[in-house]
Parts: sequence; C-alpha cells; structure tokens
Amino acid sequence: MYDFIKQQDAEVFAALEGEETREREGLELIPSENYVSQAVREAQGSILTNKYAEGYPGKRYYGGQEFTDQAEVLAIERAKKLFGAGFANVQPHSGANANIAMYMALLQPGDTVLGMDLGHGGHLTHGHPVTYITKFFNFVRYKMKDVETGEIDYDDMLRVAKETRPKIVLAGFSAYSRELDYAKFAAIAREVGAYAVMDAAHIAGLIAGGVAKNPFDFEFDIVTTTTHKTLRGPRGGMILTRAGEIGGMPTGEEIAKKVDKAVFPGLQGGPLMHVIAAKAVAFGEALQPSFKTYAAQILKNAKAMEAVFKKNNVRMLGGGTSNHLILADVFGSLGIPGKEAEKVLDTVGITLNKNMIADDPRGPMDPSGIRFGTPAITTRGLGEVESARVAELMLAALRDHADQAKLDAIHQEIKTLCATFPIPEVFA
Ligand code: DSN
Repeated sequence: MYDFIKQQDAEVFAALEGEETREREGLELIPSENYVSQAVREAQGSILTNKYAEGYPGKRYYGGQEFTDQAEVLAIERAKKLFGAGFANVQPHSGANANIAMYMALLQPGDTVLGMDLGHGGHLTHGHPVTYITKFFNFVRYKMKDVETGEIDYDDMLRVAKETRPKIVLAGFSAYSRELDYAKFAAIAREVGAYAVMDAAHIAGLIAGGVAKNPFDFEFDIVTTTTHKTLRGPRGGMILTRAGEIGGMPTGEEIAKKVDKAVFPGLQGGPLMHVIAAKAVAFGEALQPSFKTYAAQILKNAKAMEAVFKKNNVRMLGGGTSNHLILADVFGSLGIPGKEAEKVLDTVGITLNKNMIADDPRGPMDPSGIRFGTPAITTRGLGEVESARVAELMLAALRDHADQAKLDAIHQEIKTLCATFPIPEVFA
C-alpha cells in the first residue's frame, strides 16, 4: 500500500506508515472513531477528488457530471432508506458543517436554540461560547435532572422552552450514555412551534442498525449526523429531513429545500465527490443484515465493559450505558485525573479521551473523566469476553500506573489481543 507516496514523498509516507502501525497495534476506544472498509477507503481515495460539482444531481454549475450525479444519487437514496428519511443532503463536509447549515436553514439571526447543556454531554456546535455561531444565534440549555441516572429534566426543558420560545429544540450529544425520550422532545418543540432536530452523530450507526430508536418515528423534522462514527463511513456529515408531514409545520420538502440552499451555496462550495462516493459505499454496507449484528454487538460490548466498571465501583455518569459509550469519573473513583488516565492508557496501547463529567469540579484541559466506547473494537471482532477483559486491563493500568512492570505486561496483553483481532478489510 502507498506505493506511489513511498516513491515520491518519504515524509508523508512516514506519517501514514506510523498511523498504520498505531492503529494495528493499539486498541481504539474513542467512541467517535471507527475503522472503515477497504472499499470505503478506495472510494475516498478515488478519481472523484478531481471533479468540481457545485449544485445537486441534475442541477450542477459545471459540465461533466454523469458520474458525480450517479455517486451522489446512490448516497442520497441509500441514506434515505437507512434512516426512513424523506430527503437527504450528503454534501456537508463534517458534522459541524451539517449543524451550521441546519441552523442556517431553520433560523434567522437572533433566533433561539434550546440544546443540551455542554457540561452535561452537549456538543461544541450546540452553542459553545468559543464557536462563531453564538454570535448569530442565542443558545439556551436543558440538563440532566439526575446525573446518576442520566434522566433529562424534561419539565425544566418545557419551562425554558415556554420562557425563551426557541425555533429549534435540539436533541443529541457527544458525551451522554442514555437513550433520549424523543416523544417528549417533539412534544415540547410542537408546544412552542419549534423544529425538533436530533444531532445523531454518535449513534447514527445504532439507529441505522435498528438497535436505537429512530427520531423520525417521533415526529422529528431533521436529523444531522456525521458519517464516520458508529455509522462506519468516511469522515463527513449529512442532513436528513422527515418524510411525513406535521400539521402547522412546513412540509418536509420545504424544509429540505432550505437545507439544500443552506449547504450550497450558503455554507460550502464544491462538494467532496470522492467522500460522497465513499458515503454511498458505507451506506451500502450499513444496509446489509450484518450491520444489524454489528450494531447489536456494539451495545453488548459496552454493557460488558459497564459490568466491570460497576463491579469495581467506578462511578459512571448516567449510572452506566444504554449506547456505545461510557463516561467514567476516574478522578472521583480512582483518584487519577482524566488527563493522566488518558496518558497512562496510551502507554499500554489503549486510546481514549479525557472528558469533562457533568458539573466537573476540574477544568476542560484536565477534567475528572474519561470517555470511551466500543464501535471500533467491535469492528475488530472483539466480543463481550474480550471487551470485559479490556475494561479489567484499563482499571489495572489506572490503579497500578506507577508500576512499570505491570504496565508493560498489560501492554503486551493488548498487543496480543490486537494481533488476534486484526482490523478487517471487508465487512461481510
Ligand atoms: N469529536 C467528536 C467526538 O469525539 O464526539 C464530536 O465532535
């Protein structure tokens, strides 16, 4: 692999080779990462990177679009089928762009969005003060009622909605481990005449695989997502719009037209057609029955890890997990700060990320928690037994982090596990 790069550019080749080895010999537990198939990589590295295709299939600004149209229509139709959506825009370059375009489609400057508190699991693009979008829109918050169960405070959400009259009620998260009550979100949105939107970036693969509820079954208007997390596609974003109609709200088609205009020409220029082709390939894979088995195994593996943390009395936010991720208070339970925990685990070949926990007494650069999940190790073929063993090794490394001989032994076991479960190239 990389024959041409190797010949031409030794420096870039070194970076690619290094990453190949890192991924091969270590376990990836960052819950927003995954391994794509060789077919997805081929499409993403394909000739379609050469082509400008501003516009949409059948309505482009430049000529020569027979094959770009073919690839984009495949991605759109497969995305609609996967999520039961009426419309799909597969052009957003990322999840952040998908969210910004969604705001641009539905809001006027100064309008309000009611989203999850960022300290309780919400995402940067849901209105973190460091982001540029907060100069244009007003973000108000809901939180968990009980951080030990993860239950959202829906009564307070309704109160804030009535008080602030948001135009969007936004569900979704990047560090929350429980299922949301979409019917309640939608009811609150309808009560104040707002759009109900879900940022499903983290759990899109679970929805597509039929093991998590689909917001479109609960009168959501829009679902935004990335394509590279549990969905196991190339790095990118997507915006889906509902098929059915909801009284008093614009039709799905009207919303989808606004979304298309917001993505191009509102926000982006030429779509990344090679990435769109790779999205089509990944969506094709997710439509296979085997993807359902994969999605179910992600949950089983997360539960197996949860059981080990529970048995060892390590506090998990939300009391555990109902999805692919766990947020553990390692500082509170083991006395090791999140940053150090991330570093120690890195030395034994386990990659995850430090993370703020709800109402974290520590700062974002050195928070109390670690966040980890099972999408990538499940792709690798690890089952519940191996996932539980990984959790045990994590806890052993965190407890004995001053004992280099123990860390070396753990690292060796992780390497052996990685050799036993190589990263697959094809998904059956
Ligand atoms: N960076 C992604 C995550 O890890 O959740 C979302 O931005």
